[in-house]
Amino acid sequence: MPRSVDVRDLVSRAREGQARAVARLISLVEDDSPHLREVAAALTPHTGRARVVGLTGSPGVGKSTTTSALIGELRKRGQRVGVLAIDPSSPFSGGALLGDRVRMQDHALDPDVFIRSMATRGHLGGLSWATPQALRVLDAAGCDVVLIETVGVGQSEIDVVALADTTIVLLAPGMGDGIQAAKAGILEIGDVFVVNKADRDGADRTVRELKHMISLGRREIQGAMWRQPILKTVAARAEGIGAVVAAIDSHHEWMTAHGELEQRRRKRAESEIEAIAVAALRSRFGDVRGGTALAQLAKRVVAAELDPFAAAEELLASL
Ligand SMILES: Nc1nc2c(ncn2[C@@H]2O[C@H](COP(=O)(O)OP(=O)(O)OP(=O)(O)O)[C@@H](O)[C@H]2O)c(=O)[nH]1
Ligand SMILES: [Mg+2]
Repeated sequence: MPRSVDVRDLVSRAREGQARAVARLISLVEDDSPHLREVAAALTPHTGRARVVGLTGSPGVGKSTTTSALIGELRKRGQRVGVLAIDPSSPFSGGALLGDRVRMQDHALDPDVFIRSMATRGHLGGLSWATPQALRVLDAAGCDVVLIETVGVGQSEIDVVALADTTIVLLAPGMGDGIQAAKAGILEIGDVFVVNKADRDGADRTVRELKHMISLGRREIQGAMWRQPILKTVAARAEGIGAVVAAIDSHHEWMTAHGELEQRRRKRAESEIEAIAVAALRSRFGDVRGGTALAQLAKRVVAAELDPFAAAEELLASL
């Protein structure tokens, strides 16, 4: 028996910024609770305000350190900040990952900072399903900015980028990142590039390489174009972080002026709806597998009474 939940009360307490209510709501959406529908309906009228900023880059490049420094900068401006640390390889959810907890501990006691890590391995529909719902919780809880950090590389990273208004791609000198970035198609997804660990040798070279590659890509694009800035930071000392926040602001203004923000958010809603619909279909399909309909159809296909396409059509119709 699931614990009884007063969704309206939870949502109103989350809107007041009560951390426990925020955490509880995220757990509800993440665990695919029976209250999920009610939660989503109660949250939606209070969403649409938060700016969503994605941070991505190779392992160890400094994403968590940069996130922590960004929190500090945004807090100076009096903004409320949410953080989602996504780990596609981990089955553990809940608090923050150990490393993140260490790096973000300066903010752990701040009532206007919500930090949450999410595991996506084994989730039905993976990242694309649970993360937007957690985002809605933080948005409704009055976060001015939600920072999404991905751990690792691959498709999940691209999925996260699809959620963000602004995507920051981090690189570091001497990691062979420049070339790697081009290969991974990361040049196209970055709205702002940050060369972190600028206290190390080779930062200027990484900047130059990046500039060169971006300029090559640009020649093929027509029409209004956002010029992706390349910034240098030493996140460990919070150096250059003000410029990163300023770049996020400029990008936001540019997108608003060019209708790009609306377009990105519409695309985001499209994938969200699609993910929910596909999950629902899968679950109904699961029911079919458990039932006798599929077995009956298979029997007829084996008996050469029915071709498999017609059988699949019949199955789909029964969903
Ligand atoms: N020298 C130097 N080290 C840094 C800087 N920023 C972060 N680091 C260090 O780099 C290491 C990795 O930093 P994280 O912030 O955990 O990197 P990450 O990208 O979040 O790593 P994953 O989440 O494991 O992919 C830590 O030891 C940091 O202290 C920097 O500007 N300069
Ligand atoms: Mg990290």
